[in-house]
Amino acid sequence: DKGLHRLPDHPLGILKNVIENYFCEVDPSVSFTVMDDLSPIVSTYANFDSVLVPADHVSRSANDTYYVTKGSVLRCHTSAHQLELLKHGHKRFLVTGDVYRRDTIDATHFPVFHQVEGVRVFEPHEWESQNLSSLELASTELKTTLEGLVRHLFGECEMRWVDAYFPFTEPSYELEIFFKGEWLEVLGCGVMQSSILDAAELDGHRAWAFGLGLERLAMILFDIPDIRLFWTPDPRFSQQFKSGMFRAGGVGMKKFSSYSKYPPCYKDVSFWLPQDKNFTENSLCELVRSIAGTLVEEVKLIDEFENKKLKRTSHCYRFTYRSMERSLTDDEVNEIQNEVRQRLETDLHVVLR
Ligand code: FA5
Ligand code: MG
Repeated sequence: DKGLHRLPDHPLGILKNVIENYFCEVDPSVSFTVMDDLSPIVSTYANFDSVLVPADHVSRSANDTYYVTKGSVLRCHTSAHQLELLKHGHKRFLVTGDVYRRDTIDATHFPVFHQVEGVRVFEPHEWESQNLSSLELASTELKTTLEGLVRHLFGECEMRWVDAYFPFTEPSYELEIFFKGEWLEVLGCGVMQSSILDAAELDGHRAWAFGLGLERLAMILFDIPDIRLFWTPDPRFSQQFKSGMFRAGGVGMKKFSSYSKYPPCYKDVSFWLPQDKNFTENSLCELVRSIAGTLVEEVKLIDEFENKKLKRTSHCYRFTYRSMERSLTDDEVNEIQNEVRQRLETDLHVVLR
């Protein structure tokens, strides 16, 4: 309900506006329709089938996606809107929205984040007049457009294209940016599968599409160290962002200056996996998140072994607890950890060691 991407002075809102302006300025004669308030509750058809996700694909499981009812989910990507918007006659559009996934817990993953989806349909005369195949035109324009966006945002920076797989595009790519000593994936994209265009009665056309993670780009652009900060009510965060603060290429732009980090608190837990039930890291993360909220910073598997004689596997996880706003007391961390331990046994059926 927070609609962070619609707040003009929030880093996500600032970045979204910059991206929208970029797409409307590349070629002002062909403007993109911009949408940012489509409902996040979509049918399983829209979320999966309409973008050709196979019936047995893992992303359909309740371990990865939040189901609202049997036939509806909290969208796990903004691609859920592609087909419907194409059917409505949109040929260049951007859709920004909150998306939801059960996922791992660390500084760059959060169960709700924001994506910008971009789609651009080509008419046959566009590639014919350039003596290119439709595929060449679409994939070349896709890459130059997105590289242009990244340079507009960051100036010169280290980026690389990685071959990827999405059921709805072919070829598919991911773009990674070098950030704090690591390659961080910031978007997925590709040339849209023809069958999606066919379903929208756009046979004979070509299109490219991309989906980017707003938080990941905002973390790089503003130097925000932890994805949970986007949700903090702390004015020491919000007061540092103002619409209009963006400078192309990041030149002379004020970065986020971290107020003092509060100390982390580490808790380890070791357990035997259930023998007759399935255990997943996503369900562990979901459980910890449901008890600790944003106080959990990371959940990490630090040891794993198998007792061959007993035919049992043991996992040891380390939880990092830290508040973005204040120092945590021993008592409150212990209380959280005790509840986590209990629920591990009752809900996930592990045996604590
Ligand atoms: C997709 O969601 C595809 N729908 C993107 C796409 C659209 C491909 C159109 C082709 C055509 P992926 O799951 O890789 O792809 O997510 C896209 C981006 O969302 C990632 O590159 C990353 O920036 C961001 N992202 C993914 N998971 C998380 C998370 N848990 N927290 C924050 N950001 C995330
Ligand atoms: Mg990806």
